[in-house]
Amino acid sequence: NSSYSCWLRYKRFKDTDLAQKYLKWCSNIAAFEDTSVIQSALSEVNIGINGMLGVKPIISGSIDKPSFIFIGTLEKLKAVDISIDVNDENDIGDEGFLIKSVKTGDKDYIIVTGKTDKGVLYGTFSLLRLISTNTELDGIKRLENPSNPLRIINHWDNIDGSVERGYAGKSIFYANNKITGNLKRIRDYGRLLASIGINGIAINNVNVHKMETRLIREDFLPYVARIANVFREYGIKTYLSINFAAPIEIGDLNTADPFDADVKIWWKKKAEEIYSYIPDFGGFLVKADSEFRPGPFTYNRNHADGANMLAEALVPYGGIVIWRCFVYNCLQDWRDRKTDRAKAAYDHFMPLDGMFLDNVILQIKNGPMDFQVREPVSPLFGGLKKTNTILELQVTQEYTGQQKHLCYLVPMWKEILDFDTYAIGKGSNVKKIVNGKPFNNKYGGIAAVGNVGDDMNWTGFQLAQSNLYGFGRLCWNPDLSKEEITDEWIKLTYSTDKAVVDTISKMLLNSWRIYENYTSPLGIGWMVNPNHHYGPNVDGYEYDKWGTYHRADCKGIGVDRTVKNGTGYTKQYHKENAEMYENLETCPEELLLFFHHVPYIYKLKSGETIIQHIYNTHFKGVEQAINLKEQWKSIKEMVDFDIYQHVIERLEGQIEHAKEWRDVINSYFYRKTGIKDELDRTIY
Ligand code: BDP
Repeated sequence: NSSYSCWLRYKRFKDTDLAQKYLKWCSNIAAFEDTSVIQSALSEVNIGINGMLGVKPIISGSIDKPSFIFIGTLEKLKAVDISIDVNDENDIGDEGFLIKSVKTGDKDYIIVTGKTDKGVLYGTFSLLRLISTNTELDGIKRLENPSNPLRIINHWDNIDGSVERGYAGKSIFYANNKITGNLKRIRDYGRLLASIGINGIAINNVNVHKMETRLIREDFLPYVARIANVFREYGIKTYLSINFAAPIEIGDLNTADPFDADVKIWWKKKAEEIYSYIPDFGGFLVKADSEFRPGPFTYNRNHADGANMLAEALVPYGGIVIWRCFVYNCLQDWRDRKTDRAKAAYDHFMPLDGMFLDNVILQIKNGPMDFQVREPVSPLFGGLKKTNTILELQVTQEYTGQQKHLCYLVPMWKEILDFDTYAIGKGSNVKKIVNGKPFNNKYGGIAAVGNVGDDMNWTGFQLAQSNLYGFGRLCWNPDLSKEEITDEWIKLTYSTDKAVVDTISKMLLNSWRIYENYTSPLGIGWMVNPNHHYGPNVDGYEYDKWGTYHRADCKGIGVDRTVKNGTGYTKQYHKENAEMYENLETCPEELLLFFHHVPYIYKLKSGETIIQHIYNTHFKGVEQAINLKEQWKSIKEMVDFDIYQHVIERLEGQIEHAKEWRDVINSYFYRKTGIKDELDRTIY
């Protein structure tokens, strides 16, 4: 199945002249198979060159050939007496690499080097990507360092094999309350992740239930270690989500109070035990006091108390605690118009800024609510200044079509990363804040809830592979443009044919807006079926306690979050943004209903009223979904038939479902308001 290899397809070159050009260097690899990470790099070179050029490269420690590719650390480079510019040498960071073409006398070779074996691995994947996308190597020089130190995937996998919010089959890690023995699949996953620069993976759900709590028990740890061993070969550290109440649930304590001496000892011993199995264990990911998970609140302790206690246990081993800020009261009173779930994370964590140990990292969802199709950026970014933070995104499409709809999220993530928080003046974009540098934080980075399961194509919908790819590339370099990332993915996955690249790129880049058009309008969010979150249900969440409202009545819609008349959420932002959102005139229209309650006849800048905008976008969204299929059909002859057919089926499903969305939303608002569509289209 051609979908299985994702963007590592290494298809045979049709253009023999081009192949010949690359072959000059690729036939001979100068390398030393010293560490397992380097071995992974060499094995990849073998697969890649074999696939693309049909030649098995000769790998040897020799640089005697007139042309070759050197693959190895700076240290090994020196050992064979190749020197590089000292400035370059100094510029290469711990995970960075240099790819450089060198011509001297009778030699013409390419260097792929890094300070560490991980850097070499990333450089190797990068070189293979350059070849796959037909990039000129003559005279090439690429020196890259990742922008973010932590680049992590969170798996919401349960040990029974189910995946919370997973839309691609079952877990690749677990089945029937056991850890899988299928390490081949894990290895293939490691390759995919390393190729896009991911260096950490949390392998179990943040909702750690009874069975998953046992993953840190001695009967499970050897099996966790087997997974960690595979990922290690790809430079990926393994993390586990833990249950804050583990000392009670799997220990013999009757408290999990972070101030209790026995609890502290329990975690210290636990850490020692874990590290005896996995010496480079990444650390703990923790969801505490949220959605019925246990946490320090039970003992009247705050989240710094809880996180620091765990962090202390990990200090001797260099481990970290990634503590999630997704904390809110999920039983809040909907009649009280001052309580606002959007305010919760900031209210909980801002007062604790500066109180966390330096191996604690707060993981903050991109928006204040929960991965809606459109949300403002969480005010904790740029709010917190004395605490390590990382951004949490959701690659799995929980609220964005569940991998049945095409919804390419890179454009959304780019907007988030480029958002200016004004934390330290203009230009304090999220992408700068999260890498930790502006505040001299020890750690920084980006994490995301993954979208992979045991389906043959990994992501259920083959086109959803692009979201995983794009996520990794943005973690590595958030300055890459969405077009660059998209083109790369298409070339690596399908072909370098211009028609294919242009068509699929257009489909992907428009898909988020298309999805937004036929779902919930102007930043209001939700309007989905409760629990599984698929499909339209305007009032599904309106009259229960999860804090997710649209406040629509017959006159108007939207949640007033202004300081003046509403919940006061806007004041959590720095002045520039607070004022922008507070004021109806300057609030970005795509977020209008997130921040303001307005009458349906309120006029948008386009001259459309809110109600007409709702009708128009919903009719348009369906037309656009239909058009996606037409675009895909236009490249039928240029993509593999099985993939072609699979995508057609998904797009047809999307069209039908988009119609359902359109009709449910439009008829709801028509009945609520009695205002007719100006164009007199049929509304059921
Ligand atoms: C929501 C999901 C839920 C997760 C929760 C979380 O619906 O399954 O447990 O977020 O992030 O998006 O903890």
